[in-house]
Amino acid sequence: MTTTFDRRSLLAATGIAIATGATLGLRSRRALADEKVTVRLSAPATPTDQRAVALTEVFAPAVADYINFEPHWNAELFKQGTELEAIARGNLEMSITSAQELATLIPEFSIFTAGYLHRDADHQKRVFAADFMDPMKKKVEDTLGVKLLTVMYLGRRQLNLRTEKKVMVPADLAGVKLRMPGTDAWQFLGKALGANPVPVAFTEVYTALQTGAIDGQDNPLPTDKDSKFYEVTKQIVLTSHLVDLNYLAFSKKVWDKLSPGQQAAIQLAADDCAESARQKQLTLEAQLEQFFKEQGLQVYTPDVEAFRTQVQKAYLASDLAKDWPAGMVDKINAI
Ligand code: KDO
Repeated sequence: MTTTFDRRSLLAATGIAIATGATLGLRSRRALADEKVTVRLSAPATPTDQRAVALTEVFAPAVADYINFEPHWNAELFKQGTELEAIARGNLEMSITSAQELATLIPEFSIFTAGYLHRDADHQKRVFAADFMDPMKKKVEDTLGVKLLTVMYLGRRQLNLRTEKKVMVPADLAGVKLRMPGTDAWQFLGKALGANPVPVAFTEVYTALQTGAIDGQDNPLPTDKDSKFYEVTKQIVLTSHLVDLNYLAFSKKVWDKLSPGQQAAIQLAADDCAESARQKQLTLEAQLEQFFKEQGLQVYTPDVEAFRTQVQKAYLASDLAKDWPAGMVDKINAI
């Protein structure tokens, strides 16, 4: 668990930020709407990750009249997992955040960290747009001062191991030190898969694999290629245990200073950017199996039903599930 702040102090800080925003007079609001606002984004993603490419090539030019977009990749500005706190405190304007990070502050978001919940990229997109998401989005705005602009598709997470032993069922992961990102919800997923989860920041995964500090990691195929994890691993097990998402998180304080026209343009640019990245990730996912085989890795499909059964059972019996809004799993499944 790497949360560096407690919920109460964060809520107090956000309250002050929101109150300050509310006292802005009409005149200063207009002045700010006419000025270009600098929006700094911090994320652990590399600049060649498709989400980063789309933000730079689709989002930034579309909003260039109102926003100086300053992306900081490779967690250069803020450590992975601290970005939401930074936005809430007014120290950052934008990030690509995960449901796992949101769940540390708003526990009901752990529903979207559950393995084998979303079926595919389209399901993920339709769930985000569903009416039942409105109260959850509102809670993020009210408690953190963060607007979730859109959902970005990261891809289907697969096991990527430096060990050679074949993994067909969860029991084959017993004792495997599997790197997961550093929040409770991620660690829970590692355990539910049958492994020994180890928290490591994304920017340190390559070295941890290279030195043998960990036995493996999980990420979608495009990330494994982009971050060159194939250079230091021997196999990819196609468990598809999480259809992973990120939310494009935007400072509500900055949003509220923009005119309705600017807000509409930014919303459109965010949706176009997410769609562009989604299509590129899907294309890469379809192509990359062959690439990894050519690099000498074993790539195979295990007994996915055995993983699905174990993981779903673990989530439904977990403390995490106690925070999920009543009936929401059924609503998600019905979409
Ligand atoms: C990772 O740390 O494994 C992860 O894939 C988690 C995602 O939520 C996302 O933050 C991603 O890293 C980074 O953007 C790096 O691609």
